[in-house]
Amino acid sequence: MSSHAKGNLRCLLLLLLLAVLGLCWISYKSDPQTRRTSIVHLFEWRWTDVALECERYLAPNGFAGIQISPPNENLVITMPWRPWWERYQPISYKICSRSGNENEFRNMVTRCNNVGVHIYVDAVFNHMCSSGAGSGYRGTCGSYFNAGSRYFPAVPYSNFDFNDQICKTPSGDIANYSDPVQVRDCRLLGLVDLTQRSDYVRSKIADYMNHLLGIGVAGFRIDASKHIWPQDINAIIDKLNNLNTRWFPRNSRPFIYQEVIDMGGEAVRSYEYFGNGQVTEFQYGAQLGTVLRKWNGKKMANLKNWGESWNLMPSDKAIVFVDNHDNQRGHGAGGSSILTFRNHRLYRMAVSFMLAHPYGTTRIMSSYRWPRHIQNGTDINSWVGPPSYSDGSIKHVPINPNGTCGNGWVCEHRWHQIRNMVIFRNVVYGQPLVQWWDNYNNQVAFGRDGKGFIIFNNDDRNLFEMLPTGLPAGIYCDVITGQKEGNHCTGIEIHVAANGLANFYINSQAENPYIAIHVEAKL
Ligand code: AAO
Repeated sequence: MSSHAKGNLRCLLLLLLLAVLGLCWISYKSDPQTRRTSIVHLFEWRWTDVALECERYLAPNGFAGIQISPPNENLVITMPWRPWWERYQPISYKICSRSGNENEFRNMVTRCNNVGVHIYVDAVFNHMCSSGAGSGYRGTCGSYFNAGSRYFPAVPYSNFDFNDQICKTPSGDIANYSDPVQVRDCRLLGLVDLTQRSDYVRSKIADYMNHLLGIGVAGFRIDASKHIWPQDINAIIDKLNNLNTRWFPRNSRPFIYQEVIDMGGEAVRSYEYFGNGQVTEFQYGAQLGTVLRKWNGKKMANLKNWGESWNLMPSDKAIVFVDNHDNQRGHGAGGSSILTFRNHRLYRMAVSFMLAHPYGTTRIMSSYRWPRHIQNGTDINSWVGPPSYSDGSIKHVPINPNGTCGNGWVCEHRWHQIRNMVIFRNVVYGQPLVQWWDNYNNQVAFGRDGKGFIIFNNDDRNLFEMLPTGLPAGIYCDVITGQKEGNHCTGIEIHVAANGLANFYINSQAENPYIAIHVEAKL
């Protein structure tokens, strides 16, 4: 080869290298999922449906993980149909429930991990089933138990492993939430209360969790943490293995979040649990609901200092959510201000505010419909379980041609406003809140330092404002009324000028009275 030809070849190789690097750069730059930030609770879904959802929807839309319903064996309850809450009455730690068997569970964890969506297990180990459940082979895997004699041979647990001798209330149940000792040592709702101060009980719980970690789960929601001493949770966590290195870096620890309801005014406080991991912030949804409903004189302008200044826990400890599987149906805590899918207009605004705001780790609720029936202020149908057939098996989640779910599944996480705000949160990750604006009432706006901007109109009058967005000049596609598809926008277009200013108009009667734009939705 002549030196001229060699020179040409080198030149060609260099160009090729540059082209490859360029392609990498472009695909990195246009990947809206550089950091995944939100968990979705696929309440009562079957494992086979969860696996499909990871591949077809959650991974491509940048969801970080899924909270699944408890996977272990529980008491089968028929009243005559099966309530959702039977899954909070464990019989053993075998993996079989109405969501599926262990093979289906393994297949789900593998497929979700393979596309980068991680599984967080709802771990129920404060208690076993109701003390009044009798005895028999009525577990979801057919295991025998005798609740009266505290005998659960499939673990095995016997009467030594329960708090009956330690609890001091006459009934054996929690009678007074101002007494931190009975909250931990007595029965919650009559459920037989395990004694986690015993090393044997700690080991049985850790064995169960380690079994799940071996399969590849990434962490746990610890149910009823308020009713377990924080140091006992700590001792159990100490026994946990690292995450499976097939999917996670060496020495990665499980992600732990503890369900502690602390609305203030009770003996047990959420900060007692910070040493173990994150904690559910129940004030978040209750307060945000109050603001969006404009109750007690509250308005969105008050959200200017939303976060710790509202007496919420430190942001890096908080798991935040607008509603959860309990308080969307009047169980647990939060009260009537809680917004749910039934209040869809305000709900979308609340979830979008949560996803746009930097505070906390965000969890999205994904529900099923049930025939709500309020009598004397309570929903007498709040027990109704997931869509199921007459034999009790849970219905699959079919996806309609327009992307919504059939068979009674609500799939809030598929509402395009919520899905697009999950992406928004990923795009603006790490950027501080800037450019707060409000009209002293219910019109507010804020930016995420050069990456995104959102503006709400929850007033009864139209909004027409020119505001600094902090965004680079250009035409942006509103991800609430539509989204960027190819290089065109299916919703409102917002023109940001060279000085960052943009005009916004929001009709107070609009179905979606808010606008959100971010740098990945720039045309
Ligand atoms: C079912 C039946 C019961 C029966 C039991 C045993 O419904 O009638 O006694 O079986 O046969 C779920 C269901 C329960 C179900 C249970 C077992 O929600 O209805 O019981 O499965 O199948 C407390 C706990 C919290 C718990 C919550 C429900 O602290 O941990 O109750 N949540 C988790 C799960 C939940 C599950 C369990 C635990 C059990 O998320 O799905 O139960 O595994 C106060 C306290 C809270 C307390 C609430 C409710 O809240 O602070 O700690 O939650 O009361 O008892 C204001 C206050 C607020 C107060 C609230 C209500 O908002 O500010 O602090 O009022 O008074």
